[in-house]
Amino acid sequence: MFKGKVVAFALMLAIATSVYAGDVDDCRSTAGITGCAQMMLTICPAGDFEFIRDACGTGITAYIWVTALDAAGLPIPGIPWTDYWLNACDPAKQLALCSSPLGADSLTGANGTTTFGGRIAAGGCTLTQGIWWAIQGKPLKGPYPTCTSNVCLNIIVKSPDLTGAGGKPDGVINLSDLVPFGGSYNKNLGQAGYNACCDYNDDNKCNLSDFAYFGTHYQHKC
Ligand SMILES: [Ca+2]
Ligand SMILES: [Ca+2]
Repeated sequence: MFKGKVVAFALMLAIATSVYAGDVDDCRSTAGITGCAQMMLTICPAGDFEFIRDACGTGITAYIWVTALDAAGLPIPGIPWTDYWLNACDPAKQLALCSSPLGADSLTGANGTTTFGGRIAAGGCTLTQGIWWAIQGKPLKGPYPTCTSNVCLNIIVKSPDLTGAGGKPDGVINLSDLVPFGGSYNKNLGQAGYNACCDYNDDNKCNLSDFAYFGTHYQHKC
């Protein structure tokens, strides 16, 4: 009986050790975007808006990449595709992230690298300062060795989830989100009242085509 428990415990330990990918060094690990200098990505809390791979415009294959390194500077392979997090670098524009906001395209490879081309399940809008990316809960910092601030990827994020309780996006698209959208409706870039957060297809106009997107994602939530 006792021996059986020891064997079972040893087996559990062996399994736990074998799936453990190693500790990410948030200072040595890096991230970047490929395909353009600045991505424009529209998201929905239901995770059914734009793919990251389309965020540099039509005909361009875009992705976000990360390279995970440990404290010795060695690559960390096998990091699970769910072990990532992100948010706005602008503290006033925090996104409303769902519990599993995104997945990597694969485990990190032998070089510690993986990519993200899928969709993000979250609400909110951040037009400046970019997005930080975290592995194992640690936002990546740079540049090594000073590591004073988060790496901010040059990505504009928009969503029909514009507001909610306390004036912040809340992970649901409902009637309250229609109020700021209405305030920007039929206005173009440069006009008073125009809000770029309401321009979901990035044509510098908030018009019927954006309203159609709003309608498609209405009542969507985490
Ligand atoms: Ca909302
Ligand atoms: Ca538009």
